Amino acid sequence: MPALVTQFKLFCMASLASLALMSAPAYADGLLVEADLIDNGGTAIGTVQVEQGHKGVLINLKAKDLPPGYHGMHFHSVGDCSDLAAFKSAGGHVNPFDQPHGFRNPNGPHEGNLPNLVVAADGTVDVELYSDMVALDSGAAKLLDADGTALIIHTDKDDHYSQPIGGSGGRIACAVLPAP
Ligand SMILES: [Cu+2]
Ligand SMILES: [Zn+2]
Repeated sequence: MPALVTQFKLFCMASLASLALMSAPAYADGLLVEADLIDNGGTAIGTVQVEQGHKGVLINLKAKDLPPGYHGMHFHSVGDCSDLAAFKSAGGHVNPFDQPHGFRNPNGPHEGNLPNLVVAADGTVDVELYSDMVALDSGAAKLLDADGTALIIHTDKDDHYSQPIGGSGGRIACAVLPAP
């Protein structure tokens, strides 16, 4: 192969590589979605903000009128809270690689897992959480995907181990992170 052609090919490959690097920002920093949290009667009981950071999402949740104590909370795969009685319309947990549930599970967690929500004795909660297993607008566990994502709060405490949902029981609150 003539030297000139080889050089040109190398130049093209280098350009492509640097283009790929330059277009690499995986996350749109500062991207933020806010959603109402509703209960099984469809009443708004709080708000959820999810903000994209450099390596994960910051979640800010404020709510009232929840039962005190520990409640399993997860990202569920469909942004649909229309089935008010059971919120089954939100589907199962965000779990793009079909991994077991639970931070304590040696084969877990999956991407939709979150710490328990701990509600105060007066039924209020105001908490900031972080997850680096999901992102708003990129990756396998993209929250703002074609069918959106729901944040679900359950009746019982998540044991972070057992399948499929850590024994966290029914679904008592739901927020839609909408499809784009
Ligand atoms: Cu859940
Ligand atoms: Zn799970």
